[in-house]
Amino acid sequence: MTKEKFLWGSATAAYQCEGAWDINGKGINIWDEFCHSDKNKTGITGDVSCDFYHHFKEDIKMMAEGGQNTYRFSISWSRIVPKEDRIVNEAGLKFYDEVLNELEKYNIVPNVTLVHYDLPDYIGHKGGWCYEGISDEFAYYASVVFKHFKNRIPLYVTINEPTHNAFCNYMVGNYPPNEFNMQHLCECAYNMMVCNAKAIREFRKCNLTSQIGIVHASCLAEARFDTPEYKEAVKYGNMFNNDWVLDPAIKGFYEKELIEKVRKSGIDLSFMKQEDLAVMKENTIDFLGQNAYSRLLVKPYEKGETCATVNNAGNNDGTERAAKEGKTVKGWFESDTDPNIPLNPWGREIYPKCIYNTLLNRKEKYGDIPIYITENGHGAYDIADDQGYVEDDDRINFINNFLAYILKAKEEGVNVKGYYVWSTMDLYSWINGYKKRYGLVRVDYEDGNLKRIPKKSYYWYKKFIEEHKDV
Ligand code: BGP
Repeated sequence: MTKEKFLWGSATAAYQCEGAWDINGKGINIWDEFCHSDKNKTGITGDVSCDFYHHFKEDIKMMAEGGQNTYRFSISWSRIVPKEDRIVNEAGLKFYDEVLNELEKYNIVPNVTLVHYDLPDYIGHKGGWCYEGISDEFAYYASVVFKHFKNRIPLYVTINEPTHNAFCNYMVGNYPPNEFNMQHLCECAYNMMVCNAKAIREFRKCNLTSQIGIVHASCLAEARFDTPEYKEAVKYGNMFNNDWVLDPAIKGFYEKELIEKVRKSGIDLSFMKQEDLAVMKENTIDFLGQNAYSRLLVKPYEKGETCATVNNAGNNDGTERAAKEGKTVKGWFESDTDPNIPLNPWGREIYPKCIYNTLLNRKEKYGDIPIYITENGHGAYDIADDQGYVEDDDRINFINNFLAYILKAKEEGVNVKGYYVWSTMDLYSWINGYKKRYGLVRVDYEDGNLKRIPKKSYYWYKKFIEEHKDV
């Protein structure tokens, strides 16, 4: 039997890189709406970004020349089903057909996400992820995608990062609809998992050879001490950050303890319906996409109201640490800090071992489910020389250290099948705008042609792939 090829690539998302926000029949999505409203304090938008829509051939060629054999990207829902009337925009399908043609030319395996934060605005107006009808709308859109692209896309992902998305929407309030509302957080969280299951049900009807998964943001909750109180905080941290996605997605149900804890916290769970739970039970994922950024470090809950800040909520001018990244969940846990762990300029821990601990735990809890590391990357205020070249040694170290732990977990038996650097090239970093860069390739936003210049990390990654082709 020939050994399956490990997938080495990089990732982007539609709103963050495509630009072309209002052409060729695309509808408005919640990020277009938010970025053009007064809620957007910086005035920065993804209207153009690095204009992948017009530069995809160049970007894909660069992936191929960098030795990458897979590319994770997302489809913009509002390019495919722009309006409430559900009429399909053929020009939208055509754009992604062209992207797939280009990938096929270089034997690059597409790994495609159906929604990466950018809900159509007509869904946003009805309540976004809290809209009861969202799962039927999503299932419809998903079926259009499956029926059109079929096996040309071997890896489909339903939703990007339910946890991070829900927290930013309804707890931090920095993503649209910019609320703090724990009841809505729970409704959103539940609907996301119903969306996931209903899309998988459509997928199964198509009898494809492709596989379908979900991309999960959070690594494990961990604590600095091993006392019973800290262990309990870890348990609640994982219930809050991991279990509500992973249990229904992989096992097909929520554990009773989670539901009871949420109910006791004052959430009205009447939105949970038997028929949805039955769909979840029948429709679980084939693979897990696990993103790798940082762990949730917790301590026992002591005092204070529920609140959260994330890395883009604080001062991000690079001159001082941003707001503490973390959460307090009343009656559950509080975030902790470890003075021995370095932080990035946005206040996020740089702790590569978190991915090793997470992968081992996933295996222990969920068995041999195939896992792709669907994002791992380092945000930085890159400094370019006068040729536009960036010597991003910090990024190289960050990725190298995470990779060492990922490959160690793989050697120890975790079923890791692929790895994606976030991001392929510089792109829009949500509320952080364009100064926080992640790309392997620099984009010169000042240059009229949005010139692409590979960074030191691009060449380093190319060599790393060459040396690790047969892992
Ligand atoms: C993940 C998202 C990506 C990307 C990345 C970096 O949570 O899936 O879309 O943005 O994080 O985050 P940020 O750009 O906020 O620093």
